[in-house]
Amino acid sequence: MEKENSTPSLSREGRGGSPVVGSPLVSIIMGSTSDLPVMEKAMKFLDEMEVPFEVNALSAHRTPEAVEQFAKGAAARGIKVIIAGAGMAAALPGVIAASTTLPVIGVPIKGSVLDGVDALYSILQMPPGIPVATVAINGAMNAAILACQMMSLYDEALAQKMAAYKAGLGQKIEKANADLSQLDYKFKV
Ligand code: C2R
Repeated sequence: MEKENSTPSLSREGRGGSPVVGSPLVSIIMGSTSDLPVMEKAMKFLDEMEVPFEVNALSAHRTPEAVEQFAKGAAARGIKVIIAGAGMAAALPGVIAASTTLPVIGVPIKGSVLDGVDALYSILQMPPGIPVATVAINGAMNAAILACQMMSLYDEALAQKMAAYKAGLGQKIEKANADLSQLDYKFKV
């Protein structure tokens, strides 16, 4: 998982149009590869926004020392935001947050008999001093959007991409209203 220290950068076009991907800015961590189908939504969004990211599996329950080592070293490696997804008794995002000042976004994963509410409460109910920004159950895409919005504070190019993305969401509703206006009912005014 450890990579060389170097200046983080967003991906740019290299020779022949192939993307040159810089050091990771976002670190995606999941408690198990069984969380991958959900966490891939975050990867897809970061890819679309051309934000370099890394992805690893770590577990506060199964590999506690590795989690602490990762969290303590993440900022020095140039990581700006950590997205941590976990299901069941999801200690992982909180344990990471305990050992870093980087913002940690937690993704509760639905995968147990408690339908993800167990993970939601585990991630959400952090004690004062150790916040984890918690998205909806299986809300990995929103975690990536939030990470991009955080980085938009200092990255103007990314801010513009996010503004275009949000404008696109508005157009979707405009089209929905145009479609709804076509519905033909006797008493529809
Ligand atoms: P397995 O499928 O590997 O048995 O894992 C994982 O995120 C996964 O959703 C089942 C579930 O256990 C979760 N897990 C945690 C932690 N480590 C694994 N919540 C942790 O440290 O918080």
